[in-house]
Amino acid sequence: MKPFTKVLKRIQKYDIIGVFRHVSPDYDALGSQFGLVTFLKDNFPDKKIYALGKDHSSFTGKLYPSCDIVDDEIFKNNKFLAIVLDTANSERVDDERYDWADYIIKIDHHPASGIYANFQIVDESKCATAEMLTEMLFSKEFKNTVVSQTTAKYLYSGIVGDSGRFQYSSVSSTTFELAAKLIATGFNFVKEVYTPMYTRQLNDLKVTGYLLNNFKVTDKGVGYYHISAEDMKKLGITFEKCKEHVNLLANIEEIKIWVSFYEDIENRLWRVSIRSRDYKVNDVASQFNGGGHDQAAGANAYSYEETYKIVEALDNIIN
Ligand SMILES: [Mn+2]
Repeated sequence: MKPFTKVLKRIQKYDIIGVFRHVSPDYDALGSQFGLVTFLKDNFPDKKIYALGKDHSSFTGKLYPSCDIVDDEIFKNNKFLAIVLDTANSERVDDERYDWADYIIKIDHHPASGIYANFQIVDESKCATAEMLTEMLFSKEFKNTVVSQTTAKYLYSGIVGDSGRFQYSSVSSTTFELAAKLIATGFNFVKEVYTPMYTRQLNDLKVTGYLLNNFKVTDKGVGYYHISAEDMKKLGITFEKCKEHVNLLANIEEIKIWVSFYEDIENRLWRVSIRSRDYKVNDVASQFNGGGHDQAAGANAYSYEETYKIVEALDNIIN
């Protein structure tokens, strides 16, 4: 049986479907999740469809609806299907109750690390999970279903987010073909996607100013900055907001790899976002409790000192 047919058969089989994605969601995680949830609700109105996980402090409300609060009883007392999107490993699934499902499907474009699903479609060549879903929903296997403007809008936001507005090397001619199909549904991509995604507030300029005054660069070209919990308080930003500044040091000739460290006081660690133009950084990320794509990865450092070990390790991969 073809993979998309297999997914469709499972969707048809279950009355309750939970759609999951990774913790600290990005546009692809949320765009994929709400794209699929909206699609399922539109095409299978008799089923109960839930979006699981915590809301995002700034994307929720602006671009996406709130996630659902689902009672344990519902998942305990019923056989349900879990579809987990954009999440490489089980530890990163937001809401561990996905594991209570009768059947688990994973759809993802991260390098696979550990199998947690009964069935998975993993394609590292795709720029976004939303691209994979777009391909599936427009496939001949799904020909008797409809992709609404709302579904299309969410999926488009996921592709735009993970491709950096169609500029990364993960973008292919297929990406554009699929994006064109989404746009053809007729949603207003300027007003409904780009404006909510890229309009910044005055306070963001203050944060940018602070980071531009405080970043450092090693001789070999690793650019980095730290945002401590105290800095966040002073700057009036949330922990999630920090992530949005990750590409501040991108597109600077002398900076080959750029890294942001932001303190997660609740979990007593530093979150690390690593990006690069040419170097493969996910091996270093996996040495430090993380992983991800070749040129965009994340890690955790358990002390301020350890953040410098990461800078050193990244320095060592630059020739
Ligand atoms: Mn993704």
